[in-house]
Amino acid sequence: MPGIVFITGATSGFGEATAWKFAENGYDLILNGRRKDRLDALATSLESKYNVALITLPFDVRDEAAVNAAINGLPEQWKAIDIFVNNAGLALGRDHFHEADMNDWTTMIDTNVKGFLYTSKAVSQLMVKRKKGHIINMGSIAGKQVYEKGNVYCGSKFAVNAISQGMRIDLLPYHIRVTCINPGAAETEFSLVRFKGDAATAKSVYSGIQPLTGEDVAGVIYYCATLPEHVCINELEIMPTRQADATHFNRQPD
Ligand code: NDP
Ligand code: 8X3
Repeated sequence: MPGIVFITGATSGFGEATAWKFAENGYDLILNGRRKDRLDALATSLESKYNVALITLPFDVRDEAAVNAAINGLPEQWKAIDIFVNNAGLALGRDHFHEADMNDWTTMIDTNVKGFLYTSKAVSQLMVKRKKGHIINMGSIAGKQVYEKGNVYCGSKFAVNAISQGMRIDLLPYHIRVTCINPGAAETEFSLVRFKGDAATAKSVYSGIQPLTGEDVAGVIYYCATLPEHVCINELEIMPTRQADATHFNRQPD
């Protein structure tokens, strides 16, 4: 089973946990994220613990030319990507529509939609040539339901869900599986980024609940990726037990 897994946004959260999960199971890895120091440290830890082969690509997914140069410049044997975890993304701010910061919106759209497209288009072209591959897109419950002050982040994740459906149709002739994973609240660096370093507000998102962890989501990604080749999970929603949907949480003590 082992092959090559390419993960964007591997410097923290879901992406980092997914790198550990696949390394533990003998896969070779291509890892992306902007923070090169973190990527290098992760690479060193994974190589020493699991003896996997690994390449780091520290590009910004918003930079189309850098994305194409990095992916098309991979050594030939590394272009045989079996699994692509299209995970890099972020939320910025939680504001009512009329009060939100246009720069936050631009960054979210450039990262979650345009960056998501740049990377998956380049990888899909490699997969089409081989008539083989699995693209796992990171959606969100925010891409299934809109909540107050979620406006553009939700819109960007709705786009991920819709584009995943489109990918699945267009890549059908090439035996390429497309899975969209939609998690609920997971305690990673997501809220710290969203609230721009305000640790107390970030922590309050998870008050009274046991949130998902990066490892929980990585386990689900690994499960989807290792099903028999004729089986594809198209969409999967994963929540903390204390979360019912985008807005209903049970924060009551037992
Ligand atoms: P983290 O903030 O922990 O991780 C986000 C990752 O994305 C980091 O590795 C970051 O790396 C990378 N990233 C962000 N912007 C860019 C960029 N422009 N270019 C390259 N890499 C980038 O959050 P999560 O692990 O929680 O988030 C991962 C994905 O899961 C995101 O798409 C998020 O929207 C989604 N999600 C998160 C949920 C949650 O509750 N945590 C729930 C549902 C979905 P670096 O900064 O080094 O570039
Ligand atoms: C992250 C989950 O509900 O904070 O995508 O938007 S949520």
